[in-house]
Amino acid sequence: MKHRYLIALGSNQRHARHGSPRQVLQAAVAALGSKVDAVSRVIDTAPLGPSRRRYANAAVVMRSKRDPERMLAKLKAIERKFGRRRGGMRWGPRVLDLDIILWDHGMWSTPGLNVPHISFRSRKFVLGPAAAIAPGWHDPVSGLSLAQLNARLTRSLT
Ligand code: A4P
Ligand code: MG
Repeated sequence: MKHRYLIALGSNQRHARHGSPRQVLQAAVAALGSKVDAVSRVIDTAPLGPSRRRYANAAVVMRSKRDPERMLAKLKAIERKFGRRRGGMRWGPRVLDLDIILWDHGMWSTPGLNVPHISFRSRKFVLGPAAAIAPGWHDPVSGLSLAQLNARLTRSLT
């Protein structure tokens, strides 16, 4: 497989069949397929933004032959399979959110897609699980590893 991806998973809404947000993420990892190399624990996090429901968050490292554009299309197809509907409130409750955080070829920017993900460096619910499974992976923008980015965030007082 040509490329390596770090994908962040989030859920704060139950699914009729799969169950709780935690169970949704477990089913989503299975839906990502056999090319998953590492899976973090699922953590329970306070919501960022207007939604009042807590989130389940996790991260995976996986391989794929797809470029980021086609990878995003695959992730969106999985979101749809889990019943995610577009057009709701921004940052509203969602059954499943799959974001591309990093890939192993540096930066990618096309309309509607930025890799690295623009806001991952300030999000504990992304960096905690990500640093647990890929501590030595370097962010091409800041030059810092995920372990360093996570330590910086965890230590900050703000
Ligand atoms: N997009 C651009 N770059 C990327 C990328 N690297 N990966 C575009 C994925 N998508 C990317 O995202 C909106 C559009 O961003 C996509 O159509 C894609 O073209 P979305 O998933 O459709 O919508 P969204 O998730 O509601 O918006 P946004 O701004 O991406 O929200 P975030 O950043 O995903 O944050 N609190 C906790 N505790 N845990 C969470 O997981 N998540 C959010 C949503 C808010 N608060 C949270 C959590
Ligand atoms: Mg998203």
